Amino acid sequence: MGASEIEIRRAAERLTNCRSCAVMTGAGVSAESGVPTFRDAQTGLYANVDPMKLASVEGFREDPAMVWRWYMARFGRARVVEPNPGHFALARLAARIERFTLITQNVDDLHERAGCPDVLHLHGSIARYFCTDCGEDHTLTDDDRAAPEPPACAHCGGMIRPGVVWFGEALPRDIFGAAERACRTAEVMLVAGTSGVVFPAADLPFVARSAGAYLIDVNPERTLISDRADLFLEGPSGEVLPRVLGAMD
Ligand code: BV8
Ligand code: ZN
Repeated sequence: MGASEIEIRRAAERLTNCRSCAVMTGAGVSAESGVPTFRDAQTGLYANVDPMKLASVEGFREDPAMVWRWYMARFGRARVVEPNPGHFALARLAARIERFTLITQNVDDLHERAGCPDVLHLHGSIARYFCTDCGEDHTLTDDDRAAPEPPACAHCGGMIRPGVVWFGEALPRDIFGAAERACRTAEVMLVAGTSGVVFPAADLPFVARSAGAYLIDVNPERTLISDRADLFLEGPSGEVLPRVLGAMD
C-alpha cells in the first residue's frame, strides 16, 4: 500500500513548524544500505544462531569465538556499506530543526557518515572495543578482525569485547538520560525502522507521546509503535523519509 500523499504532507506540516524533534531509529533504517536487520535470518554461519544469544553476556561467555566472528562479520559489512537516502533525509531534517536529537539502537555509524552530528547510540557502537577485565580501550587491528577469537588485552591479557550493550546489560545512563529528556520535550517524535521489541529503547516513543509529542512511525510493517502512533507512514525509510523532506521544501 505505502504511505499516501496526504499522510506524507501531514508529516511534513508537523515537522515544518516543529522547534524540538526527537528521532529514534532501529536496524530497519540501515536495511536499504545492505545491513541485515537484527531479526532477519542471520546468513551463513549464523543462520541458525539466535541473535539474542549472540548479543548477550552469556553468549559471549559460552562461545567467545562464535560471538567474536559474528561481530567481525558485522563490523566488516558496516565498513563497506554506504548511508542510504533515509540516513541523508534525517541529516537534512537535523539541519532544519532548532532542537533536534537523533537516538539510535543501531551500532553502525551510518547516521554519522550521512552527516548527522551527535548521535545518541543507546546500544553502543561496533567501532568501539574494550577489555572485559580491566576496561582499557582497544584499537582493533586487521589481525584482530581476521582472528578466530577475541584478542587479548595488551595491558592485562583479558578478553577484548565489542563496545555494544548486550541483552542483560544496562544502557549507558548518560546517553539514555539524554534520550529520555529529548523525548519528554519533543513536539514531534519520529520513529523509523524499529520493531519496538527491545526495552528500554522501545519505551521512548510512549514517553514522548505521553508528554504531548505528536508520534510518527515509519516502517514497511505495522508494529506496537505504529498502533499507538498519531501517524503511521507505511514503507521503507529510504523512500518515505525523502518524500517527507521533499514535501517540507
Ligand atoms: C536491560 C546491541 C537491564 C548489540 C542490542 C532478561 C534479563 C535482562 C533484560 C531482559 C530480560 N528479558 C527482557 C529484558 C529486557 C531486554 C529486552 O528488551 N529483551 C526483549 C527482546 C524482550 N533488554 C535488555 O536486556 C536491555 N538491557 O534491560 O538491562 C539492566 C538494568 C540494570 C542493570 C543490568 C541490567 C539491553 C537491550 C540492548 C540489547 N542490544 N543491540 C548488537 O547490535 O549487536 S538490541 C538489538 O535489537 C539491536 O540494537 C537492534 O537495533 C535492536 C532492536 O531491534 P530493531 O532495531 O528494532 O531491529 P529489528 O530487526 O528488531 O526490526 C527491524 C525493523 O525494521 C522491523 O520492524 C522491520 O519491519 C523494519 N524494516 C525493515 N526494512 C525496513 C524497515 N524499516 C524501515 N525501512 C526499511 N527499509
Ligand atoms: Zn585488560
